[in-house]
Amino acid sequence: MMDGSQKKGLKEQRPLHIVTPLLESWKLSMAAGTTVFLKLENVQPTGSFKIRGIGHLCQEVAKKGCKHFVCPSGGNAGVAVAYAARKLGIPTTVLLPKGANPTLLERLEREGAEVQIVGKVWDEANLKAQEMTKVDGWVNIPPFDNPLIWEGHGSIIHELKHTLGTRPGVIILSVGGGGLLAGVVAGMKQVGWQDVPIIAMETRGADSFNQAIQAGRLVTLPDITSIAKCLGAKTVAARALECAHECQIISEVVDDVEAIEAVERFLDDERMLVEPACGAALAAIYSGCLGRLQAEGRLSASLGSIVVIVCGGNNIDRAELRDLQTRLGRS
Ligand code: PLV
Repeated sequence: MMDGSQKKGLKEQRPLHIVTPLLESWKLSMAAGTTVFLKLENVQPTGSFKIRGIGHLCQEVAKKGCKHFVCPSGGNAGVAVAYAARKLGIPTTVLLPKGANPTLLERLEREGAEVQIVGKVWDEANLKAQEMTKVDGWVNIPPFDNPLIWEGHGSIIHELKHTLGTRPGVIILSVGGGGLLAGVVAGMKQVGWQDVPIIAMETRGADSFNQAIQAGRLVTLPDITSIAKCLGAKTVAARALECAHECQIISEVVDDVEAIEAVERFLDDERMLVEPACGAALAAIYSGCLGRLQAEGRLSASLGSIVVIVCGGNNIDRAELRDLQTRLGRS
């Protein structure tokens, strides 16, 4: 797909992400018993928050003369790289594990990226990316483990501070490899919000952060068994674990059914369809996890406002939702 910005090539140095809306949700506020704000990263031009950090990283490596991006991805980082690459005029290969959604594949191809399907889980695609980037000028754009990615994701918090004015009582987000978490923590430190607690949500079977927190060291899962494939990094970034020593991070795990229930309820409540990776974050409220943490005294009973980072995701449409519901015995 050609557009004017492609011709500008490397001169494109404005951020590639947009400032997203912060929506007060009546339905989620009812469910949580306090005001819930949704940071709508699903409306980014690439369908998820990933463009913030990945866009920033791609712009920086493009300045240094990168000739080809290679991105091992669960899907959404791949769309972000493909979009950034088109804007910057740099060829791209996206490596995806099996099972990617056809709409997502079409999007990648239309952005001009070459797509290769590698292995069953993201970690296998990651190994191949490391091989491919031994060529001079080919650069590996990882989906979550890079300081420039965290710097880019940190912009979410600057926007929140600007829009909300006051600090929220808690921030809820999903954790895959921990890039979003690391970016949010970086942003919170910059704006002086490091004492705001974070609820870090994962699904069972993709819970590499929770297991690392419990063990006090990085843990590599034997396999990814959750439907939330985009949370499926077998090992989180070391930085994600460090963050747990710097801020109050409450790590919680929901099962796939709770994540998909959250996707369904969110569709009814807000008329927006997100993938299970994002359902995990919404499930903190819908599944009663938040209320339990308050009852246990791990979170204040009077939180004021809550922010949920609606990370979004492209791996979903009506057919995919039906398929997931069938797999989970829900239809
Ligand atoms: N997805 C990565 C890693 O996948 C990817 O390649 O797209 N929510 C959504 C919609 C996501 O796509 C991801 C990551 C996350 C949450 C988790 O973000 P992270 O990895 O920065 O913790 C294997």
